[in-house]
Amino acid sequence: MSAESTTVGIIGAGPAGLALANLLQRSGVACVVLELRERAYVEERQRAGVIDHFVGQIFEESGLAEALTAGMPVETLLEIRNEGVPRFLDGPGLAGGRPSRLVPQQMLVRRMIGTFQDGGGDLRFGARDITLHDLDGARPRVVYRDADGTERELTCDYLAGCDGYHGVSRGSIPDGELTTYRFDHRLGWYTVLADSPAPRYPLMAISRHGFAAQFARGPHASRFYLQHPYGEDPRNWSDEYTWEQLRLRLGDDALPIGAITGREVVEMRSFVVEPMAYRKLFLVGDAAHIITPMGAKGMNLAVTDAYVLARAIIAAEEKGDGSGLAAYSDVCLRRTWDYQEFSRWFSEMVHEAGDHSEDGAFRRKLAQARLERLFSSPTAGAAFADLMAGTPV
Ligand code: RFL
Repeated sequence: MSAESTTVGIIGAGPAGLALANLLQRSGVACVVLELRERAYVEERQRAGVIDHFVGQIFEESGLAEALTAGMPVETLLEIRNEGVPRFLDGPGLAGGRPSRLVPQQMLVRRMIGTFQDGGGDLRFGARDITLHDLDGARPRVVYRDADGTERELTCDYLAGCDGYHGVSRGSIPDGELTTYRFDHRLGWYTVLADSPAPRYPLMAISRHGFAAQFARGPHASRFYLQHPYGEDPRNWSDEYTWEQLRLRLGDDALPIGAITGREVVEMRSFVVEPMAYRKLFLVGDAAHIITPMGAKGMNLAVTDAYVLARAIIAAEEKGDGSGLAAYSDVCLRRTWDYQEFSRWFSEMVHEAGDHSEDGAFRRKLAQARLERLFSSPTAGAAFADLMAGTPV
């Protein structure tokens, strides 16, 4: 078996692992990234699409902004259509001039891989059968099989579990050390990619027929989201029915129809483990928490965790100051729960307007009141915009 060692072993090359790798590299801390999949697969994986203002600041502060987000459009207005009546929310303005950026996740991942490798970074794709060892010792080890099938061992000072919800890191922590919180929002989205002109602004529509949204995917394509009755499989919906529902919910009889090129179902679930660390293994991003897409915080939480961990490791390595590492889990969990609450709050506002349960009529009124408050109270609007822009850690 081939044996090597490094300062930080990073498992997973998603937004969390790649952000951590780039931040460490900037400070001269050695790391190796081990990724299960092939490069092409990782670079094509489409998911999130927004980098909030705070994450933008992280990239600015660390000198990565030019390489990672240059040329990507900034957020302007958000259109919220209520029973077909349009309202426009100036999020960046309400947040005191803090715009987010529209950055497709696959684009950010591609740029982070390029930047890390251009700087001489060690990123190994196709690393299979990863197992973690000696987590209770001073120097934990990672054993894996490389792309050629050779078994390798990497000894590290710190391990970062950035391998997402389905990764191996979390499961390597001994039984009884973690407390798991799960929540099923009992909400589902049917997401449809179509050759339909992009909307002028990102658009969310709340209506008694259910929630719908439309976001640009380039100038000539849109991704649509439709709330579907919980427990029902919307993949059986005909194209005709899908467009009819979109027209009803968006309140737009003239919505241009285009070829549907992709269909997916997203069930809304939340998940958090506490603490986010065990000895020298630190869980980062989706490995520790999953959040609903409402508010677009999944990728942002992942990068922010990576930033908190990078700062802590750099302080420990450069100054022998371990306080950041000791506080890592508490700092990230406080922020995670803040955003879990925000995401749930946002979700109730846009979905319950289409709630047809027994107490749905009452919930619909509450959802309408919550929405109205964003436009009638500058304080409420600013609180919403502050969370959208991303609160500092
Ligand atoms: P990722 O992106 O899942 O990356 C984990 C990486 O680890 C690798 N891996 C392993 N590597 C080595 N060994 C193993 N055993 C491994 N197991 C896994 C994986 O191949 C992968 O490369 O987690 P990370 O880095 O924490 O980043 C989190 C974000 O990806 C996630 O929070 C967001 O994509 C969530 N999310 C959204 N977030 C937003 O902010 N806005 C959105 O609109 C949004 N839409 C979405 C989403 C997530 C979706 N998923 C998960 C299906 C839409 C979807 C459909």
